[in-house]
Amino acid sequence: MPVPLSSDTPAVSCDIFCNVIDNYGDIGVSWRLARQLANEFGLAVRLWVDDLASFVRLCPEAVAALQSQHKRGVEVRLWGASFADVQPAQVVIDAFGCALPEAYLAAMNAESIWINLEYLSAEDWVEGCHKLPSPRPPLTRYFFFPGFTPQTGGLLLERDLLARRDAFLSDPLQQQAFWESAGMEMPPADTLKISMFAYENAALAGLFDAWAKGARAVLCLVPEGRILPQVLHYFGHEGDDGRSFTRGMLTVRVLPFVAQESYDELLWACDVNFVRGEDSCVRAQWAGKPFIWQIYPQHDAVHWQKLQAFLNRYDAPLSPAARHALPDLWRAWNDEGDAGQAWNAFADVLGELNVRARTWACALAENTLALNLLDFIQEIGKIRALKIEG
Ligand code: TRH
Repeated sequence: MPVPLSSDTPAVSCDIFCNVIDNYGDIGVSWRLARQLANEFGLAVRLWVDDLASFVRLCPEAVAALQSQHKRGVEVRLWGASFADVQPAQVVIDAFGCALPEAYLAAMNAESIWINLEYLSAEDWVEGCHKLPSPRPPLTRYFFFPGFTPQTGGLLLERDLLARRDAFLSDPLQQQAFWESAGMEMPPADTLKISMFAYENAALAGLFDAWAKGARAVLCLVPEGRILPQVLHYFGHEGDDGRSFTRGMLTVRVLPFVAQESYDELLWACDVNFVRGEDSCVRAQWAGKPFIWQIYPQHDAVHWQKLQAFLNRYDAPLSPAARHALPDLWRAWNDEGDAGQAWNAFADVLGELNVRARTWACALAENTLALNLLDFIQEIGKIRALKIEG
């Protein structure tokens, strides 16, 4: 636990650098970490982003044309202009190994605490690489790996998230407010509610067919994004701006892409969540509901090893039926195979998967990334007086 030092010591300054490669995962993780370090631990955080248009999708009150703005306790800066006059912060975090600007790097010194926040993986090798130093005289850069075991950096989890989730789940008024804000009535209790945040996927039509022909009503909520053209194609509505479609037992509603804080409510309100990439996958785990992960595909196909490594951890305590059904659907979804066929076996074990999702979230909550990161910062910077509230 980070220790607050003397009250007259100034707040620790922290620069987070985010190079948006594609989609929203890089900025999603960086923005979440920046907010938490600033608001829960009192660090003075600057977030440097090279693509403010992507940032604005997650934080709609921000303005893409502004070089500098303060949002939710964080100073958000466009990473693009010259760094000649920028004084480096005490703690420097490059998200996902992005290369720091040369002028900024030159201004850092041996006292700078430099951390490379890595991508999330459940693979075993992560434990051996977590916290490893990489000397770059006179600087040292440290690898910090998120992960699923106590020997890793853990996962990003806001202090009050699980309490807010439980309050939402036990309060029909909050749930009703969610459905109203999405422009819908609260669905009947026996309707299966599914959120669908996904990349393009040829398996979609087979899955929709299974839901349409199934015995149970399905309401599928699709945030606007990469899978939307296929949804419209399935219902024969290409080029349409329709928001609601029905076939058989399946109703699909298209939802706007919401601010990052609001996305959690969608996951909590649904019974099953389809997620992708990194950050939404972690949020689905905190939701404590069964989920299907569409992993970010890599050219060399190493994502299959990552997917399997996660399944090995998640599946271990399941019954033989569930240990068969869950990976089958995940593989079919990621391989663009027959997800419709795999769905039925998955649906049969939903009760067991619900229990597993809750216990998994409880166990993971013991190991949170921001706390681990601040402990590590104090460890490597202990000769200096760091004041970290919390
Ligand atoms: O967008 P992603 O696919 O992100 C990525 C990137 O491709 C990245 O380059 C890659 O390295 C990484 O995956 C593994 O999926 P992800 O990580 O889930 O990020 C989506 C973010 O969008 C997440 O923070 C949640 C947020 N979000 C909203 O804020 N509002 C919404 O309505 C939805 C659906 C998501």
